[in-house]
Amino acid sequence: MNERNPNTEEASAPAPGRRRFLNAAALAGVAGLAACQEKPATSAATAPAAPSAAKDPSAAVHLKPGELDTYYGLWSGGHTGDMRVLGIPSGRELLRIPCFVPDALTGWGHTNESKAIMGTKPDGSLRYTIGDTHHVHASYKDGNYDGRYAWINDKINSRIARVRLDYFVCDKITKLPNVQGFHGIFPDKRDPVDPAINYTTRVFCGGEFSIPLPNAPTEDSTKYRSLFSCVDAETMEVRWQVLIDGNCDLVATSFDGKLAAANQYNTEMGVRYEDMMSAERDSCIFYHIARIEQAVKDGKFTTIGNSKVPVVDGLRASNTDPATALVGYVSVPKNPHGVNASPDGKYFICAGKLSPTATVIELTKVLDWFDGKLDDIDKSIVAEVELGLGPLHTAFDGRGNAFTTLFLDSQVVKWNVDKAIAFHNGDRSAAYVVDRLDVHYQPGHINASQSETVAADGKYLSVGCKFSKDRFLPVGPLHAENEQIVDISGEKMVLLADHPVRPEPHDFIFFKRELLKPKQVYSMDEFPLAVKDAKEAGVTREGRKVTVKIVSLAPAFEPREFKVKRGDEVTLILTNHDKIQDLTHGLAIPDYNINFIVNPQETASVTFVADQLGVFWYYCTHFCHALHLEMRGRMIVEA
Ligand code: RUQ
Ligand code: CUA
Ligand code: CA
Repeated sequence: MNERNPNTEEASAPAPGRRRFLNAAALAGVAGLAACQEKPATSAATAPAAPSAAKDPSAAVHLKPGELDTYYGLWSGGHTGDMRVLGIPSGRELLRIPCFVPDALTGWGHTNESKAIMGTKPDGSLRYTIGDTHHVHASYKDGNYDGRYAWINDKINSRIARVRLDYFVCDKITKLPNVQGFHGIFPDKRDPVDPAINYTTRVFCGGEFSIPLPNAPTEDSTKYRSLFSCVDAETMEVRWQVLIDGNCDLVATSFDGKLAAANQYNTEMGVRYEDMMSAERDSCIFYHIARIEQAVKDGKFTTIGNSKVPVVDGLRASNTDPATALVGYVSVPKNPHGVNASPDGKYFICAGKLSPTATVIELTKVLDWFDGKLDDIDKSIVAEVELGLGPLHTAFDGRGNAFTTLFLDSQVVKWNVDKAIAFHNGDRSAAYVVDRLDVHYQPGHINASQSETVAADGKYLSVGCKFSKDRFLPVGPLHAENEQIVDISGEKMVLLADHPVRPEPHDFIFFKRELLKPKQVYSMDEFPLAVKDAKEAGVTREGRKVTVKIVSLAPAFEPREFKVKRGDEVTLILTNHDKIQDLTHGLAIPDYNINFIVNPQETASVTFVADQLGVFWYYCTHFCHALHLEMRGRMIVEA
């Protein structure tokens, strides 16, 4: 790229002073966060762009009381360990779904049911109480979301959680064996072989950190490796893993089900960041799913340590012959970040992070390499174009345009994929950059309405800004992060709103509300312990084990008092008999550290030792009725 590039002229970037400042920060490399000190410059791009209609475009996000959003959004909560549910375009947070971390509101991590999902130690306490969620993706059918499930990763303890999208609750959590730093996650979109399976049956998980396999203390980093894992979407068991060179960061899957990919920023397999940045190019590794599964069927695998999961060989040295290769390594510039699938099904796009570029990889050409029709897998790269500083993630409008976050430039750049390919092929006049928008500040994730589906509709863009600096009232040293909503329906991007959010959210998707059919009342049959008839309520004893069955029906518990003996192990089972939507009860017991809720027709249980003598008023914590305060009863613990 030594000739003039109409796409990278200063003129196309707003506020030269601001850009220069950020460039200086970029030179500081990974320490470039010094840019946070910079004051925002007003620029043409942040000034309200001339809307095509006369009315204020930001009115779209200000829903009137009672108006409903048109999109559901699923957001990762970050190291709060939960999944957030938002309405878009308003950006209103509707729910937080606890997954990896206990939640005081719902009793997640306190009830026996949620503890069984989260996983316990032999003494019954939770194995893990922290989490770090980065990526949320949902199940597909025919290339669009089908409203069954969403999955979310926990980077800290390498767990994947599944959320049922009928009740918006986590129903399974799986720990990946022999993986540290489980980062990228993506469901497949159909089966690579069976055309009848046109929906998600696998979820792919990238392992970011390399470790000794099996893990044992050694400083010899040449022995460290990473694994790419496939989890069964229904059983949530780990089906297989691939041993690779380099690491996995983000994950993408093709619409035909044949390929998955992960960007690799550490092909150097360095253990210090200087080493991780030493190569000019790293990789995007492609997984040939059908071949991997055939190898597993043929018994061509090993296992690692105590794990029974089959592990196939995806090392570079073992995969040089395309005719038999399970994986292929495509060379991409220095420390790439997000890899995203264009909604037309043709391309995966890797953002450069430490390179100012995006790399466009054509999937039919990757398959050609596996089929022996292309001599060099790097020839699947159809464009490698300059976008700006610190490209991280890319979204799509379904009209041929891509939107990439520029972390160091604090911008979103809109660019046309076909024109980028034309430019790469030598048409130096091809103006692939369509627009640039300043965002506030240092954006990481980005997504557009329906972006990675066949139904990408190009209406809204959401940008997860990692820093808010001066955008909100100061509240001490910890700043909110800033989620911004952008109208992308026209040629120019229009910033519509800022939303403060508790750190540290990461990736998200949002899609048409019609795709979900949430249920607002449980079916009592979902719960094996349900106290179906109020006549069953009361105390039963087996030695020192006491079961107390309680029913809630506004505004009373049944029974309204019960007696146990000090030292009893008490299991309290509560079923909510209210059937109408929004009628949730809670049950708290003072001094026993117990509180949890039951939604309409839900059953939950807790187990504790009655170790304190006295009278303890259990009471309803969730406002349910005019007599909510009267909704209480006595637990009498006798000697
Ligand atoms: S990564 S800011 Cu954890 Cu999703 Cu890209
Ligand atoms: Cu029941 Cu408040
Ligand atoms: Ca690198």
